[in-house]
Amino acid sequence: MPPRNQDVADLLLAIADLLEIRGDNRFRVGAYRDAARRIAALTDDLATIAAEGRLRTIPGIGEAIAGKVQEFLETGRLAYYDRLRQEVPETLRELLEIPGLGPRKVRLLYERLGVRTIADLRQALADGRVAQLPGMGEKSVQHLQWELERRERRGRRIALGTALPLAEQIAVGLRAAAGPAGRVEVVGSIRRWCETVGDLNLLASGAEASVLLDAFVRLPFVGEVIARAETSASVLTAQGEKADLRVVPPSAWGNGLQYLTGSRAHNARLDQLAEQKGLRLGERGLIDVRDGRVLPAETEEEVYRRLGLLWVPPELREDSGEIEAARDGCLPSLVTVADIQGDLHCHSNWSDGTASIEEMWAAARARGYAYLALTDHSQSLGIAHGLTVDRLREQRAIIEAINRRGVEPYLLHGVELEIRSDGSLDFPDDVLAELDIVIASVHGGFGQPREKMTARLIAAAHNPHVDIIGHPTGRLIGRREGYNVDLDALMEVCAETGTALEINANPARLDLDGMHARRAVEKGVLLVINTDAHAPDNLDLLRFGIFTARRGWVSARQVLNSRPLDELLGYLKRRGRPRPADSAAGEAGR
Ligand code: DGT
Ligand code: ZN
Repeated sequence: MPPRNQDVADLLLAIADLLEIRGDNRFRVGAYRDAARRIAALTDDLATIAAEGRLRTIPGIGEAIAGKVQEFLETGRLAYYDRLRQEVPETLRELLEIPGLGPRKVRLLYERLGVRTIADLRQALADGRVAQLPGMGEKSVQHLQWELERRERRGRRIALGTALPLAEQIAVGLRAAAGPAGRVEVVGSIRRWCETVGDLNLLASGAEASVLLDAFVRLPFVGEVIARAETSASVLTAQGEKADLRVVPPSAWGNGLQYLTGSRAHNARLDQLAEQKGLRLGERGLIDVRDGRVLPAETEEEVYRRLGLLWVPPELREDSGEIEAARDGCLPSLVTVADIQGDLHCHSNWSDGTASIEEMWAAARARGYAYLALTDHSQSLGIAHGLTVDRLREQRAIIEAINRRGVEPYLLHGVELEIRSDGSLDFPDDVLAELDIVIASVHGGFGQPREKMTARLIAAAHNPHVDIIGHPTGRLIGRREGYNVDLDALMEVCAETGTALEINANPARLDLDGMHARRAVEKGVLLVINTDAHAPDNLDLLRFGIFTARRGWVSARQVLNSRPLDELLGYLKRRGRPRPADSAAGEAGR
């Protein structure tokens, strides 16, 4: 099998890192990173593009890189890379991940002390050799030591579902200290709604920096203060999560927000735009390169405006086309929490939920929903007390009684139907035809080969009674990879049949993720954003799904549950019957 697009992108990134450590020209390094990013963002198969001799048509791919990509695609190897690795050990790349270690220092550590790995670095720090290097004072040694400790304490990133509530709590504490004139925002990767984050970044303004920082380091969640300077501080929680606070003057609030929200890739592009205007991007203002003058901006809008751009929603700031869109005035209008009319995936205590049907309905009512679909598990999922056909039919009376009240939300009777390991569905078609809505999901046989898993999901999508494919990749963030499935093939079928793909809002899943959601929409697939609530409070997880969708550039019209009840029912009713593929595709794209 030829290398996949991501393999090629990874290779180019590796080359960029090695060139950087070697001290190569930064434009060359940048060119490799740029090419990697563009290849990773391609929706078409790179091997096909190369076979058709069209590599050079990809923006950012010049002759030199195209040649290397071609070689790698054809032979699975790249001689240039192998030579580079002999010169610069590849293990040095992991040293670059340590904050405070730039390429120059990595090279110095390697050349002077023979440090090739993190373990080598730990040893060299412990026996005092690092401290003797030029430019490595006591402070940087200490810094490196605790960065290594932090790495050990938590090898992995923090899930957004943990980081966001914690950061919001910190922000509340800081706002109390900042007083009425103060401003506090969560920034960094949390503000961009990344599914996992390295640390918690906060920005504050409007009160004395010392007052804000004092309040910060005294907040109850703080386990240890690891750094404190005039306008910033870093702390660790008892669980080892790192939180940073930075204070900027009110006049530079917009710059602070913009700079510290990132991403680095987005900032690098903005910096290029600034450079063309003789400016540099900074956290306290745009800097005039000629005289060093700092030009602060109170709002983010102004920062973007000065660079010739419209304001970009934070969740788009990944350098994946948003800069061009902001320049050309064609940013997407993104789906919002307020667009959502109801939730189409929840469980009651009839299967593995904690609450009664009535309680789930009341929770949806409290959130002002127009509808809620009750979708308990089907019989094969014994571990979740899946319903037999008889039990499923018993639910009907309760649902009808609630709907007879004529009070919103309208309750749809559905099921989360097992796609069994052999590819068959858990209920026969005549039973499915009795229901208002059907979500088909995989909960077992995760390890199946790609062809088999893909065929299972595609068969489900083809069933005219199946309205939604639930959590389509099955990944659990930080715990389990998604199934090995050809998502593109599944998406193509869903676009044809009008089957919606779910963005499961549970922060342990976020499935589809933003990148896949974007691809689905490009292919004309209809999406649905569900919480998969197993308890009334879980309905509040919706925002995680909404912002995941926004990271995928999704608009309300591409989301099934942004439609009013009558439109939704009309859609589901038409779906209940097999139709010619073309009319279904038209429906999905609407
Ligand atoms: P994380 O913490 O790994 O989840 O990702 P971020 O994006 O929160 O990164 P972090 O915490 O290192 O820094 C917060 C933001 O500050 C980042 O998104 C962009 C900005 N920033 C940090 N270091 C640099 C830098 O060296 N250059 C530029 N242009 N921006 C930076
Ligand atoms: Zn961060």
